Amino acid sequence: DEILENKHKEVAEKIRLKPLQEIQAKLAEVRRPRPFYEALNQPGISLIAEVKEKSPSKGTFREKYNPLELARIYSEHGARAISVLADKMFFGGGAEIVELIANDEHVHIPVMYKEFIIDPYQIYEARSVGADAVLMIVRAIDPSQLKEMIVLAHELGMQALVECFTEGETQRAVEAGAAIIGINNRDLQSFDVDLQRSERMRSGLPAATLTVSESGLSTPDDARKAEQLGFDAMLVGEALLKAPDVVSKVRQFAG
Ligand code: IGP
Repeated sequence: DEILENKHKEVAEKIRLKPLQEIQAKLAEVRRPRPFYEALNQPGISLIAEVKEKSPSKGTFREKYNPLELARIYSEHGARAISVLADKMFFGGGAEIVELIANDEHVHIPVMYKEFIIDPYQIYEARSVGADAVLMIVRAIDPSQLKEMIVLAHELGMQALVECFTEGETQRAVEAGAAIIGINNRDLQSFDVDLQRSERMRSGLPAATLTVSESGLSTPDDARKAEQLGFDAMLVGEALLKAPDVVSKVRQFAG
């Protein structure tokens, strides 16, 4: 896992430049968290719309890329939350972009800090820039730390979207206290997308958890299928980012 290896170095460097105490000092001044769980837990399938410049498998998504403009369109036209990439190297994101969007006066929905979280430092950072939720990829996190990472996010007033790729991982996520579980349809190693994955894994999840189908949903029909399978939400990036008319695409997905 090239990304994870790189992430360890990157976080160590971040901590050196800006120690945890400095991040924690910002927490008192940051805006209060918005309720991410409640935003997703509404009638119909909720759209979490993603902001990212590029991805390792797809390259750059748009000719003119303006993350704040996209976030405003998402917020105004029916998305129930926004996912903002914090990773710079692979996705062209950044904590400063999360901060810009989370504190913009035209963005009114919860904002998720999307990063390869491997260290509690990143969870503090997420809240310090105004995030309302964090992504946690089960495969990236040391099994002995998953529970404490979720507890930390909750203690800071955020929610965690806990991403799983196998049945063993959903089991671990549930045991660690995950309230929101995402099933990634894209294999992060081969980049293959298989929407059936959502279908197979959805049934094994406890009724009490909110469920999110992630990646590779490209048409409103895919959205309807995810809804029929019982998903509470879907995470959509590429289909929105590549649309010539983002406004109407968001409206289609938001239903
Ligand atoms: C969005 P897509 O295929 O609609 O652009 O996918 C999102 O699910 C995807 O970006 C994603 C992701 C991740 C990216 C899901 N989990 C983990 C990086 C890391």
